[in-house]
Amino acid sequence: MPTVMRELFDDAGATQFDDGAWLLRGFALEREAALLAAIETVAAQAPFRHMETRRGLRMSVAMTNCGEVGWVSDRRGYRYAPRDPLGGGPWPVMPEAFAALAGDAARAAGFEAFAPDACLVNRYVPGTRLSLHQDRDERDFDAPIVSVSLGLPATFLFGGLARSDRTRRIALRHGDVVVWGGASRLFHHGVLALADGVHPVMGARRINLTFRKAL
Ligand code: MD3
Ligand code: FE
Repeated sequence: MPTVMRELFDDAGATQFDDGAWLLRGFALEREAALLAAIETVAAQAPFRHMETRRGLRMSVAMTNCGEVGWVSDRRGYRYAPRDPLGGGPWPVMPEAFAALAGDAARAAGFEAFAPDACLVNRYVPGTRLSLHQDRDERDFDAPIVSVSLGLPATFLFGGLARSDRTRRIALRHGDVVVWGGASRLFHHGVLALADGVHPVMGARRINLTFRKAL
């Protein structure tokens, strides 16, 4: 590999594409079976649901959570809550396979001792989109966010600190992991409408795990 290319990759195959932002292509692939089983376990206890925005609009992404707190949205706004509003009990415990993957990915991107207390599980079907936003409901912006893509590919939009900053497009595929730390932690981002398709393992859907230190 020419030096100019090698500089963008580290030994583990991590690609840095912005300040603190690392793409780990296929990092979750070898853990696919354990992750799918863990997603089933979480969804059996806390089913996927379409939350409402502050304005009362149904979100097109279906969501659930696991961990000490879960991200919820309703007409009162966005926040992390220790209990699932459906049923009122605590969120499912974060599966060990989830916590281990998040910690390993963060370490591969240079963030030691990432201990997420929340995992938002997003489910997309063809047509589902997520408009441009920032993740700023967490208390500590020094911790990175780790996101894991499974199933159908998505076009991810990645902008800057200002909503009007130009956006780049990144194709995220089954097994890809992205670590967002440093300055990129507060960059705007979104997902274009999912294209039609059927993934051989996941079927006609995309699941994204987003690990955060919320508290
Ligand atoms: C960039 N989810 O749940 S994950 C979200 O694919 C969310 O479901 C998307 O954005 C999804 O909030 C994207 C990638 C992601 C997550 C957090 C970020 C990108 C980020 C925080 C800062 C910058
Ligand atoms: Fe986000």
